[in-house]
This record gives sequence, C-alpha cells and structure tokens, in this order.
Amino acid sequence: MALLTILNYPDPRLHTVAKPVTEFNAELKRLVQDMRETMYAAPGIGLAATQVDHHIQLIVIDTSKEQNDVLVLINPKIVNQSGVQEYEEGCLSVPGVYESVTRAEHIKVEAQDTNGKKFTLEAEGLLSVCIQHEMDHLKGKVFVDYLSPLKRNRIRTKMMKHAREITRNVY
Ligand code: K1U
Ligand code: ZN
Repeated sequence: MALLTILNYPDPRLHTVAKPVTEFNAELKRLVQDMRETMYAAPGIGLAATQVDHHIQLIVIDTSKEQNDVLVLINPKIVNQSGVQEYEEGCLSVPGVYESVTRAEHIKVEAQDTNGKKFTLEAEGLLSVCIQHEMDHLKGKVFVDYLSPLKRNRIRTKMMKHAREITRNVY
C-alpha cells in the first residue's frame, strides 16, 4: 500500500469534475486501499479521489471513533434530502482552516461498492456533512467556495504563502 500526495488549495486540479467509474477492477481496489491509508495517516475522516489527483467518482469515509469502519462510495448520487444543519468543516486540502458551512441534515444516497454492487444509504449529522463535503470534491468544489470572496481570498493568500515557505525550506 502507498500513501498518496494530497493536493493543496488553490491547486487548480481540485476544480476538476470527476468521471463516473466504469471498471471495477484490481486497479480500482488498490486505489481504494491507498486512499484509505492516506485518509487514516493524514488523519482525516474522509477523502475524495480528486484530492489525490484521480478524477473518478470515488470517496472513502470513516467517521467512527475507532477509525476502523471505512465506507467506500463509488458513483454516489443524493436521491433525497431534507432539513438544514450548520457544521464547522475542515479539509485535508486546506490544512488549518475550519469554517461553518450549511448543508442538508438528512440525505439518502445511492452508490456502488468496489464490486459495482448498488446500495442505498441514509445519513444524518457528521456522516451526512462528510458525504456532502466529499461529493462536492468530485464536482470540483472545495468547501471554501461557500465562503465570501473576501474570506476565500484571505485563505488563498495564506495557503500560497505557506506553500512558498515550505518550498524555500526544501531548497
Ligand atoms: O475531504 C477532506 O478533506 C476530509 C475532511 C472531511 C470533513 C471533515 C469535517 C467536516 C466535513 C468534512 C477531514 O477529514 S478534515 C480533518 C478532520 O475533520 C478530522 C481529523 C482527525 C480527526 C477528526 C477529524
Ligand atoms: Zn475536503
């Protein structure tokens, strides 16, 4: 298994729209395992393929306390939603930034597993927030896109400054 590099905002590749998965083969299963390891190592509670520069509709999530209950969603679609909730979100592609985002409270999702088998899932609370956040990544949307242009530009400047500092320390 391998740890994958997570793209950092404002990398333009984070705005790529992911394509549906059509082949449920060994290569896909390896990517799922690598994403799972990368999410646990970060550490995070979710990871979208977009964030590791693979532009296919694949996400891994684990909101369990023990971090031993991974949920894999391939080609996910929200088929029903209700209510609203506000949650202070983080993102592995925007390290150190936490901001409140308003999303649906309850969602019903249709997805496929690594063998291509279809299933339905109902979620609320943190799991619902996390699924919506990861599905946004697949659409090329980062959670800071919900913030005001002023806040977003401040975050962009901070992230670019941080990236420059890292580069300067490496060379
Ligand atoms: O998509 C991502 O970048 C992962 C992100 C998922 C997420 C968190 C909170 C609200 C919505 C979506 C993260 O995992 S950020 C890190 C984080 O929240 C966390 C890390 C360690 C332990 C517990 C939480
Ligand atoms: Zn994220």
